[in-house]
Amino acid sequence: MFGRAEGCASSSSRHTPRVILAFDLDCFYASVSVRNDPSLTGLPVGVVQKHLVVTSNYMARGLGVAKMSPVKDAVAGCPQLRLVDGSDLAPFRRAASEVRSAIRQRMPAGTPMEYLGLDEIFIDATDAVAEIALLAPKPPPLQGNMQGDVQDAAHLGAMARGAALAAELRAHVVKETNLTMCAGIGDSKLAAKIATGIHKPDSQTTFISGPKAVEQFLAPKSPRAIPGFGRGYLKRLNECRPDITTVRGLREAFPPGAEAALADALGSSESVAEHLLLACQGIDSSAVVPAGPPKIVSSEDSMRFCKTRGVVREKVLALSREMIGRLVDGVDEHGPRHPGTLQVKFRFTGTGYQPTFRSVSMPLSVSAPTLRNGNPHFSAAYDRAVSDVVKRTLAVLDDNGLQAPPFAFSLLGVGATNFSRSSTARPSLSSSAPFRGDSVLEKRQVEDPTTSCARSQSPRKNEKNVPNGDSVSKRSLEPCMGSDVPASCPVCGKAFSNATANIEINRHLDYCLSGQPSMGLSTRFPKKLGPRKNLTKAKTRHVGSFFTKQEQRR
Ligand code: DCP
Ligand code: MG
Ligand code: MG
Repeated sequence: MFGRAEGCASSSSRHTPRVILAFDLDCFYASVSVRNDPSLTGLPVGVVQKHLVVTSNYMARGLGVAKMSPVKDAVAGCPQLRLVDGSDLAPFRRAASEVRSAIRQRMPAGTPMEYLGLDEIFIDATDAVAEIALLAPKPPPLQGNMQGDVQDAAHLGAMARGAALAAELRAHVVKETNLTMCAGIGDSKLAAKIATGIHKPDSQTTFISGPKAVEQFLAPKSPRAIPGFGRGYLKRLNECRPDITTVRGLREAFPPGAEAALADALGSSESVAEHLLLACQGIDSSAVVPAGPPKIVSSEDSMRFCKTRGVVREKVLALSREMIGRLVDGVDEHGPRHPGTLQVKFRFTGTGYQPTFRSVSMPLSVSAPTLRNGNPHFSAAYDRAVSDVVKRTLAVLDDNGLQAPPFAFSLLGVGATNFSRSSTARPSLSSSAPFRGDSVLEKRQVEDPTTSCARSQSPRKNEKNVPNGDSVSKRSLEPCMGSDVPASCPVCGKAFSNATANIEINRHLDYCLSGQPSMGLSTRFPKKLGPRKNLTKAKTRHVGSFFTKQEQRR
């Protein structure tokens, strides 16, 4: 009996079943790779990360190339397989974002949508379906496949409306993105999720509740099939009960009432254990939790031995490009946000699993208003932001062992965090982190460990743990925030000297943003190029309001 606990339906539909839609893109990385390189169309394709084919298209799967096969085995079994490098995740992230916005276009504002990884989406369509029912009281014929036991006409009607909506969304996503996906329709997240995997690819399945369905589709699966049963739980279960490999096994080993024992085995809370045991019986009342913007946007990579400065620099460059690309793409999805902190993550070979985190202020160029898809100055802004992040990251690594060879990193990562919506929370242009890579601040970071933003090898006492386990040091930011150093224009890169008055800087910025990026600082503002009232306003405006003003203009 896939189902929900009482009282979980949304407000407008308390007596009708919830209608949950789950979507999973077909052979996601492979589909995106083929879409982006049409010369691969009609060929068996495998996407490679490190030494694994992480996914393959359905043609390759038909030729025996399973997901997560070692490259050597995949090529031996299918010599005509075309391998694509999947180490750069940016195209996949971009495609995921396209799919999400295509779906959002078609759903009423405020519909709860939750993202799981890059290629899975849950939608609570209960309210949307109730609205459709008001407009068209007769339910449509059920589209796609159906599994399970019919309960009653009202239940079937709600599911049929959900199935019609899922079919429409799938067609819209194909039209907008050229990517296909499977859908599952059910009265809980669990039912909908299981349904997505029953008929693949490019198909949809409606799951009607019933005990037989649990036995057929859920009981034989790995406990990982239960939403919320993560890899960590599976690892702990394997350690203490290696005999349990299926949901049925878990259900038999931990019958109702054994929540405390399961919590003990998994290292979870009792309420989590209770949820998991109910899910083993097909009962899932968990809500679709709308995804907010991520708290950290990061890019990292593990490696065998990264032991020369040149190799470290190349790696940091690639990671910085990826992180900034993701920040830029995130603006389309979440609106402009300003990361205040650059988090550098690293681990030396042979020092165990635990990485070290260091936090410094994020170069302001990463918040430049020009760093936005479609902006004519994007390319210059992107290069500047990447270069600033690389320099600052290398300065942090210098302070943490890069300057004292021999060293060998086994993990490197950069992350943007501590986001604010408004740039007023950020340091002002005249008093803070500069845009130029060869700035006073950058030199301080490298040359003077006592004023460096990232100087300590050992964890600081005042480091604050954030929920994802990373740490952000507030004190480590202070030297950067307070530095009285020259800055430069985020649009054209022109340097501002210490003596430059705020009004001059504002005038220059107004001029640059009106499309004339080469204006000198001391040049008088020509009448024909800018309205006088801007100049009057500039007299009273602090330079720090620059970003806010740009946001308002947009
Ligand atoms: N992925 C990965 N490493 C894993 C699992 C998945 O890099 N261990 C990536 C590659 C997949 C994508 O995530 O393309 C989505 O994972 P899925 O499990 O949904 O697999 P696919 O979308 O590739 O195939 P399917 O059609 O079976 O959903
Ligand atoms: Mg998929
Ligand atoms: Mg998936």
